[in-house]
Amino acid sequence: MSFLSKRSVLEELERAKASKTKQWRDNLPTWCPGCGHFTGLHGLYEAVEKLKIPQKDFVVVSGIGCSGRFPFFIKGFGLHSLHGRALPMATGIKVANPALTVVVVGGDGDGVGIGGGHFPHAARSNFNLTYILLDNSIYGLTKGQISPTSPMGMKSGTSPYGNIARPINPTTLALAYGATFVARVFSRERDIVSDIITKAVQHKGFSFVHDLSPCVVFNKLVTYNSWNNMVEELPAEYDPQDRSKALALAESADPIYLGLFLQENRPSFDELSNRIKDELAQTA
Ligand SMILES: Cc1ncc(C[n+]2csc(CCOP(=O)(O)OP(=O)(O)O)c2C)c(N)n1
Ligand code: SF4
Repeated sequence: MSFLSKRSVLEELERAKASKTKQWRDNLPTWCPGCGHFTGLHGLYEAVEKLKIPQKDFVVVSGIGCSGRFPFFIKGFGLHSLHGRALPMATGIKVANPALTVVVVGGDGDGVGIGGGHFPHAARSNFNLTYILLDNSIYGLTKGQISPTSPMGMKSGTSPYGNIARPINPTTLALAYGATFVARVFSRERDIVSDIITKAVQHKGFSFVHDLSPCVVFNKLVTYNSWNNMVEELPAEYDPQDRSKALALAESADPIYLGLFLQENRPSFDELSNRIKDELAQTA
């Protein structure tokens, strides 16, 4: 069943027809009106359009979840993979063909729940790909169970007396795991989301974008309004080059900082493996 009302379908179609990114639009998104995931998708449309990435060289890989529907809505190649397995699929694609631009998209359940074991290895290996984690602090597709980023005390079908486990902070994880580009954005701010996703796709190495992306249907605690009251841009003088300072700011729960926490130049996995191939070829 689609949650899109007739009116919002028509509005979305009009917007798509008028958009400068229309050549990137594929099937009409089936998300509920107001879902935060629309902003991430719009950001990716704008990024690939701005960077003039040829569709034949573009791949989007997702796991399972509402967020996992991404590949159906954007042109280029797409792989709607298995729950929690988008990162290993994407790293395999990148190793097989390093010339491709590979973007991975998934939810908080997908990325730091079932798929949490893959995140450190993709980040520390500095694979040259972009990972957008759409965090709504709930399992959206399966209708509202708590996720690893749900706050303590949150009630749901699987936590009727309130969540008793401490939430995971995906931004601090990415920093601790060694990602070379780490940013946090909020789906209320379309232009900033587009700008950060564009920079993330341009970055050479593993880029991570943590998008606070509300589920307007099943999460009644973590919402646009609740996040709106907590978020704040990183201080103007902040320089995104120091991992320990980035970690301290990313850890803050009040305010929740938004912006680019870290960007570092470190040879990516494909650069290092090419160097080895070249050295081997010279000694052969
Ligand atoms: C191996 C496996 N376990 C469980 C599921 C059921 N399942 C599908 S999506 C999902 C969670 C989705 O939540 P999230 O990743 O946060 O994405 P969202 O839907 O909120 O965008 C679960 C548990 C599955 N498809 N496969
Ligand atoms: S994440 Fe929530 S609001 Fe978004 S499509 Fe899924 S159920 Fe709907």
